Amino acid sequence: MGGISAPGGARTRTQVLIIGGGPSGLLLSQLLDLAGIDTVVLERRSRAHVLSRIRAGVLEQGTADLLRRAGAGGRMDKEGLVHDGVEIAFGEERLRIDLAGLTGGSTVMVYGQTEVTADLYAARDARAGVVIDQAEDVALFGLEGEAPHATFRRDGLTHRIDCDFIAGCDGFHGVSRRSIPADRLAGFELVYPFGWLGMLADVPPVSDELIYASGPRGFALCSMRSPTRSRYYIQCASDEEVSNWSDDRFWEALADHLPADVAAGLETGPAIEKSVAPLRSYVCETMRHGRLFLAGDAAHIVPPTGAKGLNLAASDIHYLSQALIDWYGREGRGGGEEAALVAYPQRALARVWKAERFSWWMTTLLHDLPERGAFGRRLQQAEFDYLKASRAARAALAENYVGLAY
Ligand code: FAS
Ligand code: PHB
Repeated sequence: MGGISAPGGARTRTQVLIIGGGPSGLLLSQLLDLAGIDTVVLERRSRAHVLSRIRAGVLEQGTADLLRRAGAGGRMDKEGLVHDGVEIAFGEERLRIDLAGLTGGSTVMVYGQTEVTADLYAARDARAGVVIDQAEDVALFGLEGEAPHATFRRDGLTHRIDCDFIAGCDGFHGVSRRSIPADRLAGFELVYPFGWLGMLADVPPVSDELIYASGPRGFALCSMRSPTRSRYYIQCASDEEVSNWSDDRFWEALADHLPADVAAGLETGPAIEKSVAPLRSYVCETMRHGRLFLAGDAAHIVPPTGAKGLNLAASDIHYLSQALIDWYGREGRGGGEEAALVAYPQRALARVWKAERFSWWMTTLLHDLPERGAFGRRLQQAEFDYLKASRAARAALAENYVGLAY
């Protein structure tokens, strides 16, 4: 099979081939393009499907800054909501965490991942970036050599693209991590016995700030996308069927999970979207295999309780883009500084594991964990009481929530 021209122009070769057209892949492609490095993105699904996903809602300051650096932060700065606090509720008690006051002024940006992805697609289009969607059956070859390549099928034809490096940005279920030999893969997993049932509705948010609530019926989260669009979650069984949940049943259950004064202010309405996300913690420490580098959900998964998933993808891309720019050097021809590429996994994992810890801590603090019994519930109450009593405890939560330094 020779070099077959690929859709998006006759592309049979690029410098960095990126698998996955989600936030990780698009952001990496944009940052490398701005540094004069050629990329091609292979995305399995259609752009419409990618943009139909409803996922993360909270951006750390580092993520927002990176999007601005990538030239994809304009709409975020116009439409995003800057939040300087977040609430934790335990039973009927409510505790505000003063993010800015506890971190010397750091805040978070409330701006949906769907919009981030749309802004990144627009930024790639503006620079005629090559993003090949509906690229099926992607397969990776030559990873341990110096001339890797990938094949994929589209429009009934098989295509091949040769490259210097492959960035696996294809999420938890992608092909990249699976292309690493099992005996070279160091994976660590914790599966939680519950999931989140999420709902998006065009109703005003119940509060100006996010509320993470732990009630007798389990966990609930009150979030938002704008002053007129709310995003709510309740804890559910990890194999829960969305079809079991009418809008009315969801609104009743949500009210049941919240402090009475919050529930009293709930405005209800028809769901735009409802979905179930199972919760897991996972880290693949093998973030490099020869010329393949993993980033984002392809390398790690966190329970969304700490709002870290998308933000960890951003810091991975910060590190990986810098390392590749170092390697290509000024002339952009390559053969430059290899040290940063070698250091990428260790540098990324240092931040990944701290975010895994925080996400696990928030999850075990706030969810109903029957297997831990009455003693476990008392420990959760004690953790909440400690947060109420200790500025240092609140500061620790705040500095993790706004995002640790890159
Ligand atoms: P993504 O999974 O977003 O993107 C990977 C892309 O690769 C996808 O477009 C996929 O179609 C493509 N792909 C997969 N296999 C491929 C193949 N073989 N060939 C080519 N392309 C392939 N994070 C939060 O912070 N808060 C949340 O509330 C939250 N909710 C979530 C809900 C769900 C259901 C999921 C799955 C994740 C959620 N996350 C949340 C985490 C999420 O936001 C991720 O961290 C974020 O999408 C990571 O981005 P990527 O690494 O680009 O991976
Ligand atoms: C969301 O708005 O979707 C969201 C916000 C914070 C989280 C998880 C999800 O921790």
